[in-house]
Amino acid sequence: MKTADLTKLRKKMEKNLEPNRYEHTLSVAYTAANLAAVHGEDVQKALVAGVLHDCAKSLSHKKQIALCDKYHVHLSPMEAAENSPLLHAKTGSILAREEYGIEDEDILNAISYHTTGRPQMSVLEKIIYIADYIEPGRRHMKRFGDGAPMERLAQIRQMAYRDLDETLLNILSDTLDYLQSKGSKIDPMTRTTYEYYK
Ligand code: DGI
Ligand code: FE
Ligand code: FE
Repeated sequence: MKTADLTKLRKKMEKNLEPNRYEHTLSVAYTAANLAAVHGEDVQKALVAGVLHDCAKSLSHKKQIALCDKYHVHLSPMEAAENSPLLHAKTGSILAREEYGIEDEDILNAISYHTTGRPQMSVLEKIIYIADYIEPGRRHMKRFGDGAPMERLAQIRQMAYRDLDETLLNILSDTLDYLQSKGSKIDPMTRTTYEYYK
């Protein structure tokens, strides 16, 4: 992937996303690039995966379901539900392949699993999952709830540059606590990922 290609991807994302979501996208990309540098992963791949990870976020539910039908992507009932926070990860990966021309399976998987994680994640998958959580714009942590201590986020940010697996486990554990406290439905994959890394 050349620099010019990345510029093209960025421009396309800027056109397709809300301004705030685009900001988030860039923050995830640069955070992921730094994590890649520290942990010996390909920086360019991290940038591309970061820029694209939420590329399906602005699509309507109907369009996302149609995309999955068209490309024969299987969805669990929870993924397919309206307002599912998980659907855009699956459809993002389809769009990245079909519309943004990404062929690298590791990048596509990093997009697919950026919300729930999965067992045996690649280094790139972990980096995108973590960068999405710690990017500098995450101040009002959706996942932390109101009593959200910013010190906790600071702690997780430091951890991310030392140990990816430990960071992953901490984020998964906080996310499960948060979802449970809100009474949200937990996707089996979120729990499976947690059990695996525990
Ligand atoms: O797309 P983003 O907002 O940048 O971040 P994301 O794709 O990681 O989505 C984050 C949301 O997904 C966050 O509010 C937590 C939620 N989430 C993650 N796993 C589960 C989940 N929500 C439910 N209901 N169940 C899950 O298992
Ligand atoms: Fe997302
Ligand atoms: Fe995101």
